[in-house]
Amino acid sequence: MRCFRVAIMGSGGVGKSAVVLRFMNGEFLDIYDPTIEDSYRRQFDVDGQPCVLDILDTAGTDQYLTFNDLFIRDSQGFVLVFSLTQRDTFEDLRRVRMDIERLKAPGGQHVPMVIVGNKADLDMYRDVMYDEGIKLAAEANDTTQTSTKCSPQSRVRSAQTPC
Ligand SMILES: Nc1nc2c(ncn2[C@@H]2O[C@H](COP(=O)(O)OP(=O)(O)OP(=O)(O)O)[C@@H](O)[C@H]2O)c(=O)[nH]1
Ligand SMILES: [Mg+2]
Repeated sequence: MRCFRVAIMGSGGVGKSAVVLRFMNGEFLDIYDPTIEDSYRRQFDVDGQPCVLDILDTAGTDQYLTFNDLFIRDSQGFVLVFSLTQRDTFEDLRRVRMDIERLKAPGGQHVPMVIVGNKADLDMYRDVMYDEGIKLAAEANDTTQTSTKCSPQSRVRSAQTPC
């Protein structure tokens, strides 16, 4: 069976684990418990063929970043999450994307990536405009951008499509 490993990356507290939990279990936890490393596995049908998706929920906080290069090497696709309410988390994605390109695509190979602007329910505190996400995505080939909210009603499933 085909197996595809996706790493969820981005700064601490942007909602990476919330996006994964919403996608996997339909749950939302409003407590913040910084991740060290978590992984999930689920089978999907893609174009009528069974396919196993391994999801690696990575650490965003500085003290747990040690293994991120290893996770990048081990993954084939990437979901880059920022918080729409925190511009610095959007800027941080440029560095994450450069790390991915350095390790996975030194010769400019295709690497599937999706940029996700999370916390779309907090639109009144929005600090990053939708078009800026589109522009960042356009800077890298084959990267698309979407927005999600994990609370209270989710659009997380839409983030799976472009990957
Ligand atoms: N309002 C709102 N809060 C959210 C959303 N997604 C996550 N949160 C909250 O943001 C906080 C951080 O979420 P996490 O999913 O733990 O963040 P993370 O990116 O996994 O953080 P690290 O594991 O430290 O890298 C938690 O209190 C979540 O409840 C969202 O879409 N809307
Ligand atoms: Mg987390």
